[in-house]
Amino acid sequence: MDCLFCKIVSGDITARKLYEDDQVAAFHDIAPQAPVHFLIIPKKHIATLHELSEADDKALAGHLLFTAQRLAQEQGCQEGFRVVMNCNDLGGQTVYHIHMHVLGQRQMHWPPG
Ligand code: DGP
Repeated sequence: MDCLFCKIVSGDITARKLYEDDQVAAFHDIAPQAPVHFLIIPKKHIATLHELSEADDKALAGHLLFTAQRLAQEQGCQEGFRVVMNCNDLGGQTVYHIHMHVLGQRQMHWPPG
């Protein structure tokens, strides 16, 4: 499959990995938008949030979120951080393998662009 993030999971493309287990991987974003900016992905290929299955992926979705919580703390974001998931072109998604952005160590603003 021609998926950038599947290639990071397989090791065909290198990334600065923060964490991985049998279900998820976390690595620093190549174009950081904050002093802390990393991505957490499922190892299983799921193209967009529309394809995340309530029947099959509930535990995986929870694991992504709790991995974000733990890694944000490990990266020094105790005072606060932002989690973002973009869905499809209109939502600003550019890589079609779902990922959670975790951004921190600067003041965030609302609304996002
Ligand atoms: P999104 O726009 O939500 O689909 O975010 C995709 C993110 O992926 C974007 O912030 C940049 C990041 N990214 C794209 N290509 C690479 C890559 O080859 N390595 C890493 N580490 N991050 C990448």
